Amino acid sequence: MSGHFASAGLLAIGLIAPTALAQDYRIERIASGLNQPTFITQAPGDPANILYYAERTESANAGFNTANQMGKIIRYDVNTRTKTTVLNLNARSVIQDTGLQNFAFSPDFNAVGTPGFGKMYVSSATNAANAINRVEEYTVSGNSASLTRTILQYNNSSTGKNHTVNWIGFNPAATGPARHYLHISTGDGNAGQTSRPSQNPTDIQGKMLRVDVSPGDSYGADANKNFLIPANNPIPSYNAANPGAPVAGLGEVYMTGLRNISRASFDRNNGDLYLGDVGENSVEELDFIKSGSTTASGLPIDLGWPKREGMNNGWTSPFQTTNTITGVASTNPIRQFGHTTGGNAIIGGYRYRGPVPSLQDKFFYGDFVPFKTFMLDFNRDTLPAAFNGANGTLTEMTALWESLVMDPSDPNYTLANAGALFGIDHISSFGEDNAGNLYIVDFGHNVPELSNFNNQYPGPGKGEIFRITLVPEPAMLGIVAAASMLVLRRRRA
Ligand SMILES: [Ca+2]
Ligand SMILES: [Ca+2]
Ligand SMILES: [Ca+2]
Ligand SMILES: [Ca+2]
Repeated sequence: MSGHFASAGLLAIGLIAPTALAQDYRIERIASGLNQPTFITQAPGDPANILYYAERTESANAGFNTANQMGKIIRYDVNTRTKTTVLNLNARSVIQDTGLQNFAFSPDFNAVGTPGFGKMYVSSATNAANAINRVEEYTVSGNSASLTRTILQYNNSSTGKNHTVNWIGFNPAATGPARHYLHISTGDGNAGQTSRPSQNPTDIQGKMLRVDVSPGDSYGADANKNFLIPANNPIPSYNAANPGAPVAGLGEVYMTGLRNISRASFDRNNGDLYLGDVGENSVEELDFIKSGSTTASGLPIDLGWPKREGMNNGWTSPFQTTNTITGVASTNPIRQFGHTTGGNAIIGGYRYRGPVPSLQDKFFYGDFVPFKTFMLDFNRDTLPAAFNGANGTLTEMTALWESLVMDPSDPNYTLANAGALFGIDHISSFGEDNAGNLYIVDFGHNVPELSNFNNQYPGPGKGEIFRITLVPEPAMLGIVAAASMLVLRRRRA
């Protein structure tokens, strides 16, 4: 009897699939009153209700060009909406692109007795004549985090305070020693520079770095670099005394040709890497590196900047489709989109691996400036030679997602009550929890919203975080039940 019911139910779902998949999620506001939030994630092994998010700034000052105090990392109980500060960096000053950028937890965060136990890695950039970029290792214990070591510290080579260190992350699909390889994206240093160092593997800027944060130090004489160089990095033979073969380069360089990675992510199912690289004059780009990809020479994968901007000519001529220092052919983006009034800034997202059936296997990303969100259906087996900036099938999600926004704990959270700050505004990041749920971090903006970049850096309390939450739609379940009963009745008849 139960067997009959199951097969009848499956048949019924098959018959009504287009309707049933129409709406199986909603966009729940899960946090509010935040100061320029920049990221949210969950520590491996933590309970489902415990998340961590970062706020870029501490103080009430608004504006891109206004000096602030650096922000905090908050432990957040999403059930009770309780905020606990575990790290406060307000002794540091921020302006422009600087600030508390990103953080990542050791895969062994909850593995008692291992070196990774309690370890949290934090990227930040401090306002100075030349911005001070840091990746630091903290140990979280109770309600506070203490500095264990500085993994990396360097100054921007220009006096601009933009294009600093940014996204950092471990590959959740890695095994063995590679579980502890921390990936670090560094901006190209930007303002005032006539040449950008992204192509040069001896310059730490404009790169994706890969460093081993297991105990040890490949740079014993350098107090600003305290990490191991993975033996299988693309330039493993570098050391200061003997710049290595086949090219001189830093052993920690994993990829060249990056401009200013906003956000990147690994696909938790397979280790594929997605990168959102913010453009300069013409386009924003989304890059894809399939897990296990290498170059023919074994040298670092190159993403083109500044010779290329997306599929176009870049910042400097002669325009090349190879890195002229390493000789590596540049990899094209899988998507690009042009600038509109006010400028754009891509925000890389995640390949969805959460519980919502209709979003499975799709990649989601957005743009900070014009409130836009996108869903990309992309075949990960597409060969790099076919990457052309228009791969896959793109669907803009902005209007649909805005229509699905609600706050389960606050029925008064409506467009009428919240006004311009209602819903998803300037997206600064996406996030993912251990169950694969997708989060949207909303930086907020000043009110009224003005069409200038300065105004997009709001005063206190304007930020929100949303979660895409599975909703078994009552109407849909009713239809399935009715259809199942209908099939059963026919069989009985
Ligand atoms: Ca050292
Ligand atoms: Ca590129
Ligand atoms: Ca809004
Ligand atoms: Ca908002």
